[in-house]
Order: sequence, then C-alpha cells, then structure tokens
Amino acid sequence: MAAITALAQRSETATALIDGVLHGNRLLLARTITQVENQTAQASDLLHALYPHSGRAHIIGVTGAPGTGKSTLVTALARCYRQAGMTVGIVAIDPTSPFTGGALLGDRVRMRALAGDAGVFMRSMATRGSLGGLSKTTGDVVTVLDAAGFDRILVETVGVGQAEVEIASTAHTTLVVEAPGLGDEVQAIKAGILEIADVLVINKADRPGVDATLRALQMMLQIEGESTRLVRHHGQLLRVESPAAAGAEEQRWQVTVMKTVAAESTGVEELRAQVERHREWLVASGEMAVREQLRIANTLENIIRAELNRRILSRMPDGRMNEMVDAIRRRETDPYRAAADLLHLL
Ligand SMILES: Nc1nc2c(ncn2[C@@H]2O[C@H](COP(=O)(O)OP(=O)(O)OP(=O)(O)O)[C@@H](O)[C@H]2O)c(=O)[nH]1
Ligand SMILES: [Mg+2]
Repeated sequence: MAAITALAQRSETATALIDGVLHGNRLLLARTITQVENQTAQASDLLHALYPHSGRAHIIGVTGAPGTGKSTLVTALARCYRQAGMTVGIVAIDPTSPFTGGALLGDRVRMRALAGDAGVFMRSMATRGSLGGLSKTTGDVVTVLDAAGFDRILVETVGVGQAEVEIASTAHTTLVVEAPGLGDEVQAIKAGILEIADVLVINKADRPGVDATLRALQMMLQIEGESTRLVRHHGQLLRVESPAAAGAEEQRWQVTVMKTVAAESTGVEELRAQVERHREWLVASGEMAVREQLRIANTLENIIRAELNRRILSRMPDGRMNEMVDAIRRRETDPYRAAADLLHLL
C-alpha cells in the first residue's frame, strides 16, 4: 500500500515537472534538469515524457582550449540571439570539481549579464569525473531544454581529450574557439579538432598575433580538406561521407575562420549569422538528416551503455571488486582474467 502511495506521489510530481517544463516554468525546469543530471529514479520517466516535445532546437557546441574565451563568447552569442528575438538555453560543462567551484563561480559572474531575462536559461554542470557519463547527461539536459522550447541551445565544453569530439555528436553546429598568441600550440591543434569544426573562431582578436594564428589555421584547413567528417560512433571514429560532399563542389560547407572580441561583442553578430548559414546549409544539403541519425544512434548507445553499467554494478557482490583489485595487485591474477571472472559471476 505504501509502495502504491509512493508511486502515485512520484508520478504526480513527475506530471507537475513535465507540465512546468512545457509551460515555461523556470523553477520546475531547473528541478527537472537537476533530476536528470543526478539520474534519479524518476529521470527516465521525465525524459520519456519530454522527448516527443524535443527536436526543434538548433544545438550549437562551443569548444576549445581553457581560457580562450568560450564562456564570454557564449554570453555574447546569447545576447545576439536575444536581440534577434530567439530564446537561448545554455549548458556549460565544467571539468572542475563542484566543490572547488572556481570556474563555476566565474561562469555565474559572466552569465549575470543574462540574468533576469526569461528568454535565457543557463545551467552549469560538473562532469564529476564520470567516465563516459558526460555525453549522456549532457544530451539529456539538452533534450529537456529543447522540449522547453528554447530556439537555440549553446553547449560549452573545454576542449580536452575526448570531450571536444563528443560534443560534435551532440551538436548540430560546432564552433572551435582558438586564441592568438598560443604560438606553438596552434601547431599542436589536434587534427581531430579541425575535423569537428563547422566554424573556427579566433577569439581575443584584440590581442597581438591574430594574423599569424589566422594564417596558420587557414593553412591547416587547406591541408585538411573538408570532404569527410569525423564523427564518434559505436566507440570508434568513423569517417562519414556526407551526401553534400559527394555532390557539387559549391554544395560543400566551407569551414571559415572568424575573428571575434567576445569581451566587446565584436564580430559576434557575424558569427551568429554564420551559425545560421550553417543551419540552413545542413537542412538544404541533407546533412541535417545524417547528423540527426548519428545523434540518435549515439543517444541510444549511451542509454544502453549507462543502463548496462548500472545493472552490472548493482549485481556485483559487495567488496568483490576490491578483492579482485587486491588480487591483481599481488599478481595472483590479471585484470583480464579478473574481469572475465567478475562478468561470469553475473
Ligand atoms: N582580451 C580579451 N580577453 C577576453 C576576450 N574574451 C574573453 N576574454 C577574457 O579571457 C578570460 C577567459 O575567458 P572565459 O570566457 O572564461 O574563457 P573560457 O574559454 O570559458 O575559459 P574556461 O571555461 O576556463 O576554459 C577572461 O578573463 C575574459 O574576460 C576577448 O575577446 N579579448
Ligand atoms: Mg568557460
């Protein structure tokens, strides 16, 4: 009886949350995102109900090295979108611990410029070192904002390791942000980051060395060519031949390098226009359908992986994992054998 009452209460709350999200209630939207982020028992019910309302937002990934000005740029872009009459959801994924919180605080300060505007909703997320969980949770939060009706969703990630490649499978348009004066680092830009960029941005264009960075990036772009796209899928990097690439030359998307001074909003409206051109190109070329397909496949894979992971861990006998670790450390067994033994137990 108590269980039934609890269930009824739970679904009642879920209904209220879903209603809130769909009707622009910010408090309920924030609570829903928190549930999704914390992967509560109710989270999948919420996502299940909200998913049919998603699919309208254009999702823009903003990635790049630490300190290149991504947050400032996202804030400035959001302002431009607001001036154009569009609503904006912002997800800032922070690699730092929520307990040290320095960068989160910094983001709050920056985003204060947007506070009080009902057409903008901003959420900072800590990755909490969750392995592979980043893209699933991010995708889920984006789905909630999408269902809530935001026209554009900006997702900021620091371009370290896999994060920048993962963002490309979450976003429709990916902006890669560079800053001048990084010298040799421009040379060190991984090939992968150019391949995921739909638009390259040199922010801090008020700083010396802009033209050298511009030339370096343009040269790299020329070398790279743009007939193929690198998309993370099924745990491996697949080269996807886009339908447009197979067609006429003028149908290809030209990755351009744009200069901005985000701190002064210089060049940001032009950047916004370029993002909108990319969106139009995606639709006209048929590439949008390809990306949606990959996005969905990726989402599905992430859900299955997270669920399998949860099931495996929940069935693992208490302490068994630690025993195995100790045994491996003593070289009584090895990680491969131990993993096979543990899986066998299940
Ligand atoms: N000179 C100059 N400084 C800028 C510009 N844009 C941002 N900054 C400054 O650069 C610093 C870093 O900006 P953020 O927007 O926090 O950079 P970020 O890439 O989000 O940083 P992380 O999230 O920590 O990786 C801040 O002090 C900004 O005020 C710009 O166009 N020109
Ligand atoms: Mg930032």
